[in-house]
Parts: sequence; C-alpha cells; structure tokens
Amino acid sequence: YSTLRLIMGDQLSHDIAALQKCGKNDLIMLCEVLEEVEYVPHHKQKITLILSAMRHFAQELRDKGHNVHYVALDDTENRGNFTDEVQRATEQFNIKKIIVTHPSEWRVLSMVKAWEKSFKIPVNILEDTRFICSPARFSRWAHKRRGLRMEYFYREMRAETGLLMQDNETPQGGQWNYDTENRQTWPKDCAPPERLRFTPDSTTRQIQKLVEEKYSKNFGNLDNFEWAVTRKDAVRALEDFIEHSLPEFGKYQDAMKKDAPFLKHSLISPYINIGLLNPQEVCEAAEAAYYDHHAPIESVEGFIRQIIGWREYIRGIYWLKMPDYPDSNALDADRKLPSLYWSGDTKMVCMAQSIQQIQEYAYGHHIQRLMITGNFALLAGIEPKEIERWYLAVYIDAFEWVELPNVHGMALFADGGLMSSKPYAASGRYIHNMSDYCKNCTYDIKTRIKENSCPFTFLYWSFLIKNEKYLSKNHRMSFALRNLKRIDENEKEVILKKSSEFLDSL
Ligand code: FAD
Ligand code: DLZ
Ligand code: SF4
Repeated sequence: YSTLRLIMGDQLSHDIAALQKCGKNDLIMLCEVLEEVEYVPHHKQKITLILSAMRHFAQELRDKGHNVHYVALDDTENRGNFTDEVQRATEQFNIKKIIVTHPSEWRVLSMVKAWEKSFKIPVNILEDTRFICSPARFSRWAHKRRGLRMEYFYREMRAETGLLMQDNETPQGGQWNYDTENRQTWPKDCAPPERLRFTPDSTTRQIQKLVEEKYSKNFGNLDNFEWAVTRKDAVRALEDFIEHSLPEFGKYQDAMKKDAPFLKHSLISPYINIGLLNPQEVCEAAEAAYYDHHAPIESVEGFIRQIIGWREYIRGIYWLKMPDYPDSNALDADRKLPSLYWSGDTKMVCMAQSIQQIQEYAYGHHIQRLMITGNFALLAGIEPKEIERWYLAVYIDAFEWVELPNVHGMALFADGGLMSSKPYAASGRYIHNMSDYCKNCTYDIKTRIKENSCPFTFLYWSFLIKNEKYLSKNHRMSFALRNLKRIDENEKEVILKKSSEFLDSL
C-alpha cells in the first residue's frame, strides 16, 4: 500500500475528508487503543457506542471494497495509542504517506503533528468539512469584535447555509430567533413520546462483554444500551425525532420532569459527534418539516440554532482558545468533586434525577447539564478541572472540543465571561419553576436558612456573598446583587455557615 488513511473513533463518516478519492492502493486504518479508552473513565455505554460503531463502520468500508486495517483493543500486538499503532502500520505495510482528517481535540492534533518528523513520511492533515465554520473562519470572525456572542455568529451561519432564509438577508418568518415563544414547563398529565431505541446486535454484545470484563468499575449501567451504532439506525432515530418530537421541541426545550429523561429532545448529539449523522443534513431534515407544515417555526428555528449556532460556536471557541483555555479559573473555585456526582446518592431530587439518568442512559439534556449539575458545581465552587473531567467521562456525546467550552465557559464562568455575559447561577426557584422535581423533594424551596431549606437556594446566596466584589464589576449581575443587599448581616452569616457545613458533609 502507498497511502494510509487513518479514521478515528469520532470520524465515522463515509464522506469524510480523509476518505475522498480513496483508491485500490490505499489502506484505511481504524484502531481501538487503550489511551483513548482510558484517558478518562468513560461511561460504559460511551466506550460501547464508539467501539461498536467503529467495527460496524469498518465492515461497511470492507463491503464497499476498500482495504481496511482494523486493530482491536484485545489484539496482542496492539501498542495502545494512536502514535505507536500508526507507526507499527506504516512499517508493516511499507506506507509512503499518511492522510488524516483534522482531529477533533487538541490533545490528539498535537500527537498527529509530530508524526511527519518522527516517521519521516508526509502526513496530510485535512480540514474537517463536516463542520460549517472552519477554525480559521471563526478566528477571523472573533478578531473583528470585542465581545463574542453566539447570536451574531449564528446569523452569519444562517445566511451562509441558507437554512430558514427567505433570501440572503431575510430570515424565514421575519425573525432570527423565536426563543421568547419557547421555555414552557411540561404539562401535568402528558406522557413524553416513546423513543425509538435499538436492540444491541452481536457486535455490540461482544463489546459489551469486553467492557464488562475490563471496565466493570467505570461509571454507568450497560443494560440500558439502546443507542444506534450504524448510520442506517442513526438516520432512523433522526426521522423518528422529526416525526414525533420536533413539533414541540422548542416549547419544551427548557422543561424538566421527574422520571422523564428525554422529553422532546432529539438524542442525536452522539451520532453527529462521531460522524454517523451530518449536522447539515440534520438541519435540512428539520427545515423540510417546517416547509411541509409539520413543525412550527419556533421549534425548527430553535433546533437549527442549537446545531449551526451553538455547536459551531462552541467548536470555534475551543480552537480559538486552546491550549490555554482550561487553565483559567476566574472565580478561584477549588473544591474537590463530591462523590455524589458518581453515586447519585443525595436527597436533592433534581441532582439525584440528573445523575441517575446519566448512569442509566449516559444522557442528560441541556438544562440538566447547565442548570442542575453545572449550576451546582458553580455554586459549590468545584474546581473546574475536577468537574470537567466528570463531564468528559459520563456523557455519551462528550469529546473535549464540545465539553470544555460548555462546562468551563457556560456552566462555570471559569473563563471570566468570554462565552457568556454573566454566570448562569440560579437558586432553587429556577428549578422549581422549570420542573416538578421540588414537589417530590424533602427540601423546602421556599426558605433560605431553615433546617431543611433547599441547598440550591442557600448555596446561591452564599455564592453571591463570596463573589460579590468580583461580580459587582458585571452590570448584568446588579439585579441579583441588589437583592443580596436586602439580606441582613446576621442572615448572611447563617447562610455562609449553612453552606460550608452542607458542602463539607458531602
Ligand atoms: P437537543 O436538545 O435535541 O439539541 C439538538 C442538538 O443541538 C444536539 O444534538 C447538539 O448537537 C446540538 N447542541 C445543542 N446545544 C449545544 C451546545 N451547547 N453545544 C454543542 N452542541 C449543542 N454536547 C455534546 O455534544 N457533548 C458534550 O460533552 C456536551 N457537554 C455539555 C456540558 C454542559 C455543561 C452543557 C450546558 C451542555 C453540553 N452539551 C454537550 C450541549 C448539549 O447539552 C447537548 O448537545 C445535548 O443535551 C445533547 O442532547 P440532544 O441531542 O437530545 O440535544
Ligand atoms: C472516545 C474514544 C474511545 C473510547 N476509544 C477510541 C478508540 O479506541 N479508537 C479511536 O480511534 N477513537 C476512540 N475514541 C475517540 C477518540 O478519543 C477521538 O476520536 C479523538 O479524541 C479525536 O481527537
Ligand atoms: Fe432541587 Fe431544591 Fe428543588 Fe430539592 S427543593 S429538587 S434540592 S431545587
């Protein structure tokens, strides 16, 4: 073979850059490696999804007539990381050139960049065209302005893709953003739609066995594994979402309900992130539902904004700010991660629900990630690197490029406001307004310093007290800080004492 074309576990797209013009003399390589499986203690379902999807993808490539070199995790020759495995393959197959699509993470890109010198053969790193906005384009956009806000970036992406546009400048329906019509709570007696889930086939069962043997101590439960592992099934999952959930996606995108992990969310992030679905095709499918009068503009626009707005913006920030991005800690948060993040063992119903659902499904929707587990970490002052490692490990869709800006910037405000204009700190009242968790909880949402007052509430006030000086520089915090001034000094002391006792007890 002359050329080695490397495909990583989140690059499982048949039309990916590294597979363009793949010929008879080329060898496509996929490898399961310990370093990727163990760089954080991934949820068992996440390892299963990626390895099973890799094996299915390799088989699809063979079926199309390609030459495939596949290294399994338990192959005795396997050297355990991308660099050593690629080197072994270049020697074994007398490779003259390597082609690879730009890796999604900084950590892996720096590895790949060293190969040309150490292997002494050319290494072509091709742009990942599955994203709409390249890192270079994002950087040009960012350098033109003082504050970065997603909304303006998003409008450019709308104009560029033509999604939901009447012409180059006019958004469909006349408005760019319909969020004011969204944000409703879940109605009392309404059952969420059944989700299309997929029964594991023999390939997946084989991986499940391997994961149970080697990673029995990792977080999460494997019995509920019902994710799609092929493009064909991922497309079915997308169609099912468009048919049954998209029409009310917008309305309920911020709602939370006990024992209902999915509501109207799409559950497609893992498929987009590993390459089984293309973000553009997902948005076009949603757009078609609008033009067919199947789904209203506020749902379709809201959904498309998550993908060509938030998702692209997050990735732009990642490449703009790496490798230093994780090192900031604007609020000097230094608490170790409480064990309840792994066990789900807490009387706080909102936290217990959010964590137990991750154990069962490796999933949590946006508001649980931001306003429950993220908000708690912010209010409790958990050290950014500790909680970021948790986020990277537990969700089925977690890769550093998307996890880090969401956690470090959005949830923790650790970047000091690069990504959001103020911390997303909220008291129990927000959770009470958006969910039915509180009415099932032993804690009392209405009080601040009673024996059983809601921890989110006293932690919220103690967060404001502790960070008052820093936050007073931010005019968007002035309303909250004015409310803080109404609390007398004695009560503030009780709040601080209660908070530290509570946190120390975790
Ligand atoms: P839906 O609610 O149906 O949304 C549709 C799609 O929009 C998602 O599939 C996803 O592709 C995209 N999307 C929405 N919001 C975001 C966002 N903020 N960033 C990137 N894409 C977005 N998403 C990940 O893919 N991986 C992560 O590791 C991750 N970590 C997060 C951590 C925190 C603290 C927060 C607040 C958000 C995080 N997100 C992450 C974004 C978002 O929560 C998930 O993409 C979403 O919950 C996935 O479920 P879904 O497919 O049902 O999404
Ligand atoms: C997340 C993951 C896991 C668990 N295992 C593998 C693997 O064995 N082989 C592989 O190619 N990729 C894996 N991945 C995904 C990679 O971590 C991901 O592709 C890189 O981090 C991209 O930068
Ligand atoms: Fe969570 Fe407080 Fe509501 Fe209990 S009362 S569910 S701890 S917000």
